[in-house]
Parts: sequence; C-alpha cells; structure tokens
Amino acid sequence: MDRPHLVVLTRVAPVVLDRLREHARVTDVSELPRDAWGAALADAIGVLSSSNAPVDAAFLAEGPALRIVAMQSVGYDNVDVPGLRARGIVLTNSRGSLVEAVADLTYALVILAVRRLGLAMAWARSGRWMQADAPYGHDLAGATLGLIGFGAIGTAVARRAQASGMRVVYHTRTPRDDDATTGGAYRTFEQLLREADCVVTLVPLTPQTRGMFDDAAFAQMKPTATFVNAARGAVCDTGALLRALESGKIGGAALDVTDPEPLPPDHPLFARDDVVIVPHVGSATDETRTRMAMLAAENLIAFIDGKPLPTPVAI
Ligand code: 8YV
Repeated sequence: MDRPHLVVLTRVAPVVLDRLREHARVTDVSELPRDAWGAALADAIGVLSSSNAPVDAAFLAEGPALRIVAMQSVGYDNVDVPGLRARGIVLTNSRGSLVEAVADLTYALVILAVRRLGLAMAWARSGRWMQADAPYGHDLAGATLGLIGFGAIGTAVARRAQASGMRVVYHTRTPRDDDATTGGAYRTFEQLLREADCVVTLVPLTPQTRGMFDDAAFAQMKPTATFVNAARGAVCDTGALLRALESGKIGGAALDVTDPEPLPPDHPLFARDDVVIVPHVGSATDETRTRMAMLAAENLIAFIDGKPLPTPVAI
C-alpha cells in the first residue's frame, strides 16, 4: 500500500524530516517558490506549515486530499480555519514547545526598550558619544510591566521581570484565579495602559485583537512608557505607533513582529533611534525550532497511526 504523502512547507532540521520519513513519503518544498508547490500538494494528506507559510483558500484548493495541517508555530492566524472546518481537516499547533525562548526574547525587548538601548547603540555608532554621554534610560526595578495576554509565555515573562524587581500587571479577557501564585495583578485594558511603564503584547491575532493598539490606545499610555510587540504585527496599527512616537505620546518601542511583515528597510520606523526591530525571532533558536517542528511531526505521525494527537487545535 502506498505510504501517505506529507509535504513540509517550512525549513526544518534534517532530524525532523528523518522522523517523518519513518512513517510517510515526505516532500520538502520549503526551498521552492510558492508557485512550484502544486505538484507536491496534489496527493498530500498532510502538511507541516508555520506562521510564514499561509494555508489559505488558494492553498487548500491545491490540496484535495488534505486531512491534517500541523503548524510549527503557536499562532495559526495565517490558516483558513473556516476552510479547514468545512472539509473536516484537522489542525494542530506547537503550543508548549517555545515558551522559554519566546519569553527570553520578549524580556530582552523589554530591557532594550526600558533602558533605551536602541538609542544608546545608535548614539555610539553615530559618533555622538565622542561629544556626550548617551541619554539615560529607566530602571527596571520598581517599574510596572503591563502584559496584554497572560498565558504560558506571559507568565514566563513575568518571572523574568519580577527577578529584575518589576511589578507585573496583566490584561486578559477574564482575570486569572492564581494571581497569588504568578504575582501578577489583573487590570482592565485602559487601566493597564495608564499604569504601565512598559506595555507588552502577547495575544493571538484575532478579529478582536487586530488593531487593538491604535491612536486611542497609545494616547492613554504614559509619555515615558514603551511598547513591545511580541504577538503579531497586526495587533498594532503601524501608522498609529509611528504617530505616537513622533508626537511623544510614548517613549519608544521594541518589535519582534511588524505589519507589514517583513517590514521594508526604508520604513520610517527603522530610521528612529527609539525603535528596536528584530525579524520575528521569538522562537528562532536551533533547539526551540527543532522542538517545535518535531512536535508538529509527532502530530502528523499520530494522525497517520490513528492515535490521539499531542496538540490539536479545536476549530
Ligand atoms: C515563529 C510564532 O515565528 O509560534 C508562533 O506563532 O510566531 C513563532 O514561533 C514561527 O511561527 C515558527 O515558524
């Protein structure tokens, strides 16, 4: 009997491909142009994708035999969920496999933003240091970190912040019942914006969160406060962020994600010393990305073997 055909859409470690090939015929199209994927997708029963390989309606139309989409990512906002639901296609993600790496990167952005290290690096590189010391940043100790989204990654960021002496407040749709354990304190969105010295987004991109950081949101933040986006670029209105920085409504920003993404190198945000931008590298370590991809592979293998899926997404 023909072995089931799986297609890998994103770059993964060889060990992951080897693991999949123990159970299926595998085609890796990650190095091919998107318009060359059709031949492989024609009989594929499953794909391994990620946040930078959209599984949209056009993609689904090229995969008539598709039965499972396994994401090497937590987010799946680039997946046509209604399209999967209509065809009974199963979706899985890599939740739980990237928490510490993303929390490290997120807290690195907090430090960069609060201490104004983007400006300090530009000050040194530009030669201004030859004339004067760089402008001061702010202490982490005693400052308030405001987390929008307080799940596994948010609580891991909170641990890092509390180790630096930061107070942690958070906003979620419903308050958690373990604030005594996490050390976090629930705030409404508006309360958090007014209180936080650094606001961090860690929410999935949904119709409710898209554009939630707009002119009105930034206007409620302290003018000395900074903004960190470690969620999805479109959670923030990029024009509103630029206006808030230009008008002094906020003191700076550090971004792991942008809208659009990638952000063109001539974008005005790149020209600003009070903005640090990294190219969506929250989970981008050898160890974590391999762990994420292996979890996606184990979901595909479990599906082929008719066993319970490790990390299914209810759609
Ligand atoms: C990666 C992510 O950017 O997990 C997510 O949702 O955004 C990150 O882990 C990427 O999606 C992994 O390929």
